[in-house]
Amino acid sequence: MSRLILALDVYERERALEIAECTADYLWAIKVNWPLIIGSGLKIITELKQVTGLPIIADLKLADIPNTNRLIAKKVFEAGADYVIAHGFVGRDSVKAVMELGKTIIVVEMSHPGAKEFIQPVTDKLIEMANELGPFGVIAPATRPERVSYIRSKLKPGIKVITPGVGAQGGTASEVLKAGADYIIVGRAIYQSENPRESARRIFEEVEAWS
Ligand code: BMP
Repeated sequence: MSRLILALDVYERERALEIAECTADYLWAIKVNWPLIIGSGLKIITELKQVTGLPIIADLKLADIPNTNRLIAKKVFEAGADYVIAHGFVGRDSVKAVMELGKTIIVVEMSHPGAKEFIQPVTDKLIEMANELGPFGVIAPATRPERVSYIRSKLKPGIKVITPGVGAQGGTASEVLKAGADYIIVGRAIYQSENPRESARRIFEEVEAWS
């Protein structure tokens, strides 16, 4: 089974479906974020599932009070999302509201430089929360493999480590897999390339070499 997740951050429905179809052979799942939901509507989740048969991760980074998190997550799971990404820093009650409805991924550290300002100082607390709640997985930064190793070492076995930041943000698949990532997330390096299928295939091969 592939360990590659496509971050399908385009606006247009047709383009999204085209890229998803031509890369599906090399993917484990497709991650849908706000740009695609704003551009194409929530029904794109249902369509992507129908066209590819792959799991869909709704990357909404929910960060609200429990009731609002619940209201949003309910509609997104009903649309067919298999996983929803939620922020942990808003507290256990908000995360639990999502977990009660379906499989959840908690952000414990982000991949951009600014993550060092506020998220990284509380990563240990977010790992503690993940260990207590037992979500499907956590988000950790492919741009900092040493942090992925650290997060993996503190996390209970069985909780998946999912890492964005490979490609456009400078992370490499082999480094982050070596550090202990279970899945890598790649967006621009695939959907902005001239041949998305070929780019997905190349990254898939790199991942396979480490599996
Ligand atoms: P790209 O490979 O084009 O940089 O895309 C990365 C994807 O992962 C984007 O959808 C982004 O919102 C998401 N992401 C991230 O880059 N860093 C994080 O810490 C968490 C994310 O969800």
